[in-house]
Amino acid sequence: MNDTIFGKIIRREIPADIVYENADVLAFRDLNPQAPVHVLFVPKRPLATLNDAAPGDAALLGKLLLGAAEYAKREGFAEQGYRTVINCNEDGGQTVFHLHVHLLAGRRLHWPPG
Ligand code: D5M
Repeated sequence: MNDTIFGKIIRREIPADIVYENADVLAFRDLNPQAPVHVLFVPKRPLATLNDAAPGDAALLGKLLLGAAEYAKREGFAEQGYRTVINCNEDGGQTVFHLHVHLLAGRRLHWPPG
């Protein structure tokens, strides 16, 4: 896949407000937050979209969600609630083609999303 802005963040070539990291996952605050808490969980090994995930990526996909839940518990908003979202391709609203999970929290979220 082509490199993206998230690849540059992972390699520390450009700054980001990094809030969580483990061996496989990096998380940083979204530049354009849609909620008081808006953090992006990205795999260090890039996949462009969810469509590019293969069965061998199952553990990596799980680690993204587990990272989000661990962060929510650590930061103390897990019980109040939060939302995780993966946008895929044009109609899904994806703009950065390095797979990422949005974590949104800190306000009552509407359903369905727009
Ligand atoms: O989400 C892509 C998200 O990435 C969007 O909410 C803006 C955010 N973004 C773009 N560039 C940056 C940088 N440099 N730091 C932090 N956040 C960024 P999508 O699901 O692809 O629409």
